[in-house]
Formats: sequence, C-alpha cells, structure tokens
Amino acid sequence: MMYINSEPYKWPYNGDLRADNTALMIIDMQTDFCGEGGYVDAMGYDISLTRRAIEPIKRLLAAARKVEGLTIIHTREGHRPDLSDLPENKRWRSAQIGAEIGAKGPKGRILVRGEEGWDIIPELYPKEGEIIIDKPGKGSFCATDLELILRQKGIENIILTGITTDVCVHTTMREANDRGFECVILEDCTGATDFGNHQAAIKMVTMQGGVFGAVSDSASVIEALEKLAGE
Ligand code: C5J
Repeated sequence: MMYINSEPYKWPYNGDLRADNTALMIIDMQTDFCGEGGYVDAMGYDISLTRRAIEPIKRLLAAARKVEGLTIIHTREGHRPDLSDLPENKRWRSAQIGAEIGAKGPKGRILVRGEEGWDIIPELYPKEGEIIIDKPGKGSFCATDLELILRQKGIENIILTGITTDVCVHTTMREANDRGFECVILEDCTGATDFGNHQAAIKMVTMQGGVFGAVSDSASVIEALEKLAGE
C-alpha cells in the first residue's frame, strides 16, 4: 500500500498507487495560456498567475520520467486551422474579450493547432513516448481518445497538473471523476487567471469528503515517485 499526503483524505483512497496504474497529466502548458503574446496575455490577465505552475511541474516531471512504466500525458487546447471544430459561441466570446480564437496575434493565430502560441512551452516539452492529447474544448475527454488510452493502459489513478485550475484542469478532473478515475490535483502545479478563482477551485475539490478527488502538492508526489523509482 502506498499513499500520498493530501486533503481531505490520503490519496489514492485504496492505497493502490503503482507506476502501471497511474498517469501524470499536464494540462495545456502552452504559450497561449502562460506566455507573452499568447491568448491569456491578449485578454489582459497577469500571466505570472499561470506561470507559477511551471517550476513545480518541471521538478515533478523530472521525477516522473525516472519511474519506469508511469504514464505521462500532455494536453493542448486548440482548433483546426479551418476552425471547423470551433463552436461559434466560443469564437464570439473570445472576440468580445479582445483575443479572438483564430485571429492573428504576436505568437501566430490564437489557439490554432500548429501555431507557435498553441504549442507546449519549451521548459515542459513532451519527450518521445509521452502521450499528447489535442483537444478542442476545456475537458480532456471531450472529442478525444483519452479515455480509450487510459483504459487500454489500465490506468486507475490520475495526478492532475497544469492550467488553468478553474477551467481546463477542473473540467478534466470532473470528467475523470465521473468516469471512476481516482484523481488528485496539485495546488502548486496549477494556476488560474485569477488567484481567488484558483483558491476556490482547489477548495471545491475538498468538499463533501473529496467530491472530485483530493488535493496535494508537488513535494508530496515527488516523494512517492522517488519510492516508485526505487531511489
Ligand atoms: C481556458 C484552459 N482557460 N486551458 N483554457 O480557456 O484552462
């Protein structure tokens, strides 16, 4: 049995934490969400709030890469260049706030696949063998093959990191929890466009005894990963 220190219960609930039944998910660490000239920057938000997750994820990813058999999954939110998978109300809303998805920005067309701003930041770029899920929405399960991959690999536990806490990370956590996956979100490996929303999103997870799973941090998970790696 192995547990990670977390709130409001020790994670995972059944102590069955193994490399081969666990996935680390790193959600949307793209220039568009945390880089200068990207989507979040264009909307006028303070990107230091999303960039706070970079260093803790970097340390976590280095530890995860040493664990043989652990699944590492990166996601990218974005749309086809012809915008055929962009709902009109999403385009309209982004235009209203001055960062129209599909329009040209300093880092290329905003949230369009293949553009500079859409890609994962160099500090956290996936290595060969790591899975990349390209998704058109907030949740990582919507219109993707994520669930098929997780079931094929026998994944039961998901460690959630990335940005933004209250939007794509939370939506993915809710989708995963409803499907029976045992989730933990790492407070220092996430960030939102508003710090109060980040805190609220983290607190929400802990309600009702852990309604969507548990909350932990990078140090606690790294300790467990080091044990799994036999260090
Ligand atoms: C948003 C995300 N905020 N990755 N996407 O639109 O959270």
